[in-house]
Amino acid sequence: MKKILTGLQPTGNITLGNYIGAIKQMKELQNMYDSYIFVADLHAITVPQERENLRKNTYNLLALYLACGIDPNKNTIFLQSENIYHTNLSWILECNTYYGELSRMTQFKDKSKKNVNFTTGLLTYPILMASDILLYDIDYVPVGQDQKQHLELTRDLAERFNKKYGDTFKIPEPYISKTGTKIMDLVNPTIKMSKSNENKKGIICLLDDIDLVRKKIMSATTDSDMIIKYDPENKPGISNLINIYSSLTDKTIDEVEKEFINKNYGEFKKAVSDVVVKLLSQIQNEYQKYVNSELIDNILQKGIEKTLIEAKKKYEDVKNKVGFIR
Ligand code: ATP
Ligand code: LTN
Repeated sequence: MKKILTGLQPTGNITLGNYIGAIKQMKELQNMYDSYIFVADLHAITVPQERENLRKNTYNLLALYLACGIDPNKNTIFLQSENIYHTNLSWILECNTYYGELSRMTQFKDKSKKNVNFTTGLLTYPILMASDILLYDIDYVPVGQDQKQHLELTRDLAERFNKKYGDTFKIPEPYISKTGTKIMDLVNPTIKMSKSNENKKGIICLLDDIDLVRKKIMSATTDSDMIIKYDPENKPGISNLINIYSSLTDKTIDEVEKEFINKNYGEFKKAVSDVVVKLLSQIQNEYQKYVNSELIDNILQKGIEKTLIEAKKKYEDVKNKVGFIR
């Protein structure tokens, strides 16, 4: 059976962008693939984190995975920081990665601009992501468009290692859905909807109050054309709402344009709010069942036991090929 894997960082409240880019895809694919989903807590500390916040966000993210329909019987769910082989492999891969490859990563360039005292972890972050994937012979990695560059690096590192030391790693493919590849900020639709965006009016969090969600969508930035047409360049706000509607209803962009051909922006925004609110209400109901439940620790225990065995096997193979004697 082919394998898929993805991870999200516990850096704050999960957004609709995270849901559409990663979680929704995992939910759909879990029935067809051997699925792995983890909390990328080691990645989270590449930018400063308060201890209590990190703990809280980690538990919340796990509860949200379950609330969104990630089934613990169909997925291996685990914590990245608990599996030592991720960082061990990362070091070996670091010694096979060029500084120039890392310093040109878009995410690094963006995030390092935000703080002059950025850490080395922010630079080496994509190598740890490569380890997360390469340890498990993963076929497909469901992520949003923003992670495509990191996946290309993962493929390059795997190919380089295989060429130098012999066939070791499977070359993974990104799995990026056609619709909703990148959900944009509602206030400023030219930037990505990100958990860490400062203006919270532009982001929809899965746990946001439902009335607030309606308000955010109804006041999303649009244009003065009054035509519901997909044109990300000239109509970024409307195109973003079309993307959201299309991915949550599984309709094509064409179908959405046709559905709203003689409708005004107010009617369209109301329809978008309705589908978002319906989804969020379901998730929030489920979330209450899982947050603070013992189930989470049991799931993590199962996940770590399984992934330690698998990751160790791959790591031992790598160590041997590199020339470590025991
Ligand atoms: P941060 O603000 O801490 O950088 P983030 O909101 O950008 O976080 P990540 O934890 O880095 O989110 O990403 C988790 C997953 O969600 C990744 O697969 C990423 O590609 C996807 N994702 C994040 N933002 C979006 C978005 N706006 N549209 C589609 N997918 C997204
Ligand atoms: N870098 C990703 C999170 C992440 C990930 C991974 C995703 C870490 N390791 C492995 C897929 C596969 C992010 O911030 N979105």
